[in-house]
Amino acid sequence: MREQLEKIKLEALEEIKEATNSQRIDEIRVKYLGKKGSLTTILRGMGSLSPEERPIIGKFANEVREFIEEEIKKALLNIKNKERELKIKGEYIDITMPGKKVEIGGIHPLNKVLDEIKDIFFGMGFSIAEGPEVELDYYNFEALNVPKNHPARDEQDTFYISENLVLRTQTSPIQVRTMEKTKPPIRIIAPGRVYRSDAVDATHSPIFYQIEGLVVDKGITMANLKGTLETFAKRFFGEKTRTKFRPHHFPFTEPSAEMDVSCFVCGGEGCRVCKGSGWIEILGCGMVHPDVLRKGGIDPDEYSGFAFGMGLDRIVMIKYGIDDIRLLYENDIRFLKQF
Ligand code: 2NL
Repeated sequence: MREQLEKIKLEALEEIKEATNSQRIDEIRVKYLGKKGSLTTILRGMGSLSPEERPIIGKFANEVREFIEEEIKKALLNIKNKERELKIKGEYIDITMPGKKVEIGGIHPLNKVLDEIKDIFFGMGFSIAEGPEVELDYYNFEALNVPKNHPARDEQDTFYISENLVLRTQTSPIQVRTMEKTKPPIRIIAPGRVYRSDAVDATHSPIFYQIEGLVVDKGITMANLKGTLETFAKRFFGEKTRTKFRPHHFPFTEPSAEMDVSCFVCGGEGCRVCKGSGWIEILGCGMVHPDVLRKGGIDPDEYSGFAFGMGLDRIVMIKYGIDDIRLLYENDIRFLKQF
């Protein structure tokens, strides 16, 4: 029996040494120390031994058991360490490897110029107003003195969602909504996306951007309009810029005008940018029509105001010398990278 135990001890040691993973160690544990394991079987057979032999063999069997348990413990620790080492090796980061370049996006030229324009008007005490792109026919047309069948609707033919709902053709509806819910003084700019059912070409897009402005208070005159818009022109195009107001007509302002700025490229001499005239048309403006004030809930006998509107796309194209509006909407990275 003693020899049998010696044999088990050596066999177990051999197998433990060869094991390379913890699962194999578990199998060995079961094989020798489990309920049906070889050591357990021997211990069960101790009954057949003489009373003198029994304590000696019993003691030895226990030593063998402790020995095997100890070896298993050591082997497990060893295997765990090796496994951890292997895992760490797999996670090793070579900090000398060249990094991956992170492509940083840029700001679209439309937004770049919009930010500049906003800053100029913020500096004069204006704040931003916004409104829905799907707008009631009432706010887009009726409240601005453009009733159904008015010829101005032809120029601003838009996409109808239903009889009374349109895609806004200008951002003026924002300003009517502002007049309805706020008391003067009002000093806002209303930037946003607008729509017209135009065919696409180098200068037309069915989707484009507008910035309108509205000032309403007691005693507002054409002088306030001129001062504000001249200041804007000088800040945006340069301090040397001169302005010119030409009479015009809009249904929602009276009197109305268009503002030209002296060409920021040639200074007024005439060049390719101003098409030889020395002047560039940049916006429309006027004193808010009394009927429009009234529709906004403001008494025209107490208050007056001025308003203006400009096409953001056009301003961006003038500023950067872009000759095709489609470039602003195609998202061609070769174009966008230049800003
Ligand atoms: C242009 C001309 C203009 C306005 C927009 C306006 C808004 C209200 C009342 C009166 Cl609520 N007027 N807006 C006034 C004059 C001109 O836009 O050529 N835009 C691109």
